[in-house]
Amino acid sequence: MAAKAHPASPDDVKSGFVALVGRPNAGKSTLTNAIVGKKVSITSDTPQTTRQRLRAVLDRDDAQLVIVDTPGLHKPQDTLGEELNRSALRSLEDVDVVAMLVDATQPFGRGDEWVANHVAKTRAKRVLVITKVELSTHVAIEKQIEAAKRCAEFDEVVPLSAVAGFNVEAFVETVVKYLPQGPRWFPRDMSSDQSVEIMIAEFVREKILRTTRDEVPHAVGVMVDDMTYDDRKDLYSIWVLIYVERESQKGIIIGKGGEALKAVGTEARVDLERLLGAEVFLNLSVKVKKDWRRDASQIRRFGYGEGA
Ligand SMILES: Nc1nc2c(ncn2[C@@H]2O[C@H](COP(=O)(O)OP(=O)(O)OP(=O)(O)O)[C@@H](O)[C@H]2O)c(=O)[nH]1
Ligand SMILES: [Mg+2]
Repeated sequence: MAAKAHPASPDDVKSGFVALVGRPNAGKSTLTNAIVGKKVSITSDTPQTTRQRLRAVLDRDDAQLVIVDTPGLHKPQDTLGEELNRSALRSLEDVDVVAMLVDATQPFGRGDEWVANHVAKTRAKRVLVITKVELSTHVAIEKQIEAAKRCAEFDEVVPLSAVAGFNVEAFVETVVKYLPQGPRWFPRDMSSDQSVEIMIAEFVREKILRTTRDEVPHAVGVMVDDMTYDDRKDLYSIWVLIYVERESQKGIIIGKGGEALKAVGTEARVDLERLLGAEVFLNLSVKVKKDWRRDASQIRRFGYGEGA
């Protein structure tokens, strides 16, 4: 990781990085949020929700753990998919611990095998994490563990549920045990390395992911166009651009009489007001950019994959 030790925090504590990798939907971002105790990464049951590597920080008196949430590893269909995979695989290179997440509720398949083969090549400590265990059985969980162990050796195994809060703490302790002594890498009050503009765009995208289906959620790219703050009113005005690939998708996002877009705005505003600690005026507009997912420069403009 290119981060430099933060000079204002010279304490010698346990500190380092853990990368969460796995197939789309395995529960990486949900676990990231559960560890840091607030929403820093968006989640949804649409595969490939996460589009950029994100670092979240758990700061304790005795340790600072940096969690690297990554895009789900999958068989890419387009340039965006290739960028997402590249970004996730790069995060395996320079971390202290790699955690491979396997969904307890899905059959262990070729996709998991492929992820495990990459994990097997890292020099980092390896933790196998079985997720969503509150929805599964002991027998099924054991089967997942055996299947994963056939593909790679692991130093630890932690079955957990980020939603039920089961074993999240145990996972943190397991990882912290393997961190070296060192300086804190981030300021103590920093919970993620995402810019506020990226977080705003992501929170809006999350609401769209949660309300659309099929190809539409995948075709959506979001960016902040402009943002101003009025300190007399303690009000942020934010203009957000939502891009899709086809006119028909634009119609779906806007909905009859603008209802669908209005609902997205209302839901996003709640998250944004919590994020910014002020009132928010949110203006959403929808544009068509044909086949943007095949255009590397447009993907970079959104900040997806390795980013700008
Ligand atoms: N019941 C249950 N659902 C979970 C749990 N963890 C995650 N989920 C759900 O699984 C879905 C996917 O979760 P995400 O955290 O977005 O998965 P991800 O691995 O980050 O997915 P990508 O970003 O697409 O790679 C969401 O609907 C979550 O609510 C869990 O412990 N229990
Ligand atoms: Mg994710």
